[in-house]
Amino acid sequence: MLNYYSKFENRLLTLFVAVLIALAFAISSAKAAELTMVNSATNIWRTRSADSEGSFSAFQWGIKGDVQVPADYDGDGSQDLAVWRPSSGTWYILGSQNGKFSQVTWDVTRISKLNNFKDVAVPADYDGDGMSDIAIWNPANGKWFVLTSKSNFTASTTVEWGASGDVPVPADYDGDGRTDAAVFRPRQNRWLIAQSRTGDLVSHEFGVAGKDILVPADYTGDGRADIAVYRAGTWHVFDLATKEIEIFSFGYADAQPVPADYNGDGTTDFAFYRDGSWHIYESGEPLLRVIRFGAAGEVPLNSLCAKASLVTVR
Ligand SMILES: [Ca+2]
Ligand SMILES: [Ca+2]
Ligand SMILES: [Ca+2]
Ligand SMILES: [Ca+2]
Repeated sequence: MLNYYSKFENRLLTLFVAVLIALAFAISSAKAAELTMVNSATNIWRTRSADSEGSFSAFQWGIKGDVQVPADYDGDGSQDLAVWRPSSGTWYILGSQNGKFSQVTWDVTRISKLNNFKDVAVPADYDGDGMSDIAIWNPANGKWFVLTSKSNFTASTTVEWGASGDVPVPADYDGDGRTDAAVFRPRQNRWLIAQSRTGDLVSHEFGVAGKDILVPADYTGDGRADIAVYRAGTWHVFDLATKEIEIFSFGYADAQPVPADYNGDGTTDFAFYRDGSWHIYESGEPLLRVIRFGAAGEVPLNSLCAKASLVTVR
């Protein structure tokens, strides 16, 4: 009888351990961001992971005049090669999951063209299905046009948020899994966020237009994007939940900030690119990694820095 019970307990224990492992796997299933370099003259994209040594993949994607819009359109956790051709309003996406090619033409940019404004591509997951949506921000009237992935890019939504002169800074600031429409208003140094969870609006003055590069992302790992700027080698992060400001010196004035989650723990890592080297300050441990990857004529690209939000406001 005793023997029977210990066998039973063993089985229970095995089951318990299996569940724990599955749970740990599920929690750590956020995929690590990769390093991507793009040469806009040749349209060759080179990608490698942050951990493996040496090898990279290269792919030619897009033509002259295309805007690079990498994002995770197929929802496998990895960034897909994608370009947007403003002249025709066509998005060309190569899914990372199975190499599936998608071509979506959506010409909502005519209004802007008539007014001599340049639309801004703002792909992100606004409908919260885990896949990036195709999206455009119109700087003439502050309208966000979103072609949802949930509808397989057949249905669109429109939100009016922001005004001419603003810089779009979409991110999931309230942590509900949906990207919030948000803009930075240079003349007031103000972030204006339309939270998707409640519809509540957040207005917060942070950063200096003309000096800072806008780098909103979740550096604290609470699932909510923080308001953040990169100023000449120093990161200034405002946590919307705790209202705390973190200042972290990591970089140089002439470096390009490339924040992303390179170790896949769900928290954005501080990172910058300079002179052919990626410097990544990994969250968690923390651990500093320096990876040589990049050649003359190439620019670093990740899902954050591809967005027009990550530009110095002048
Ligand atoms: Ca993908
Ligand atoms: Ca989506
Ligand atoms: Ca949200
Ligand atoms: Ca991380």
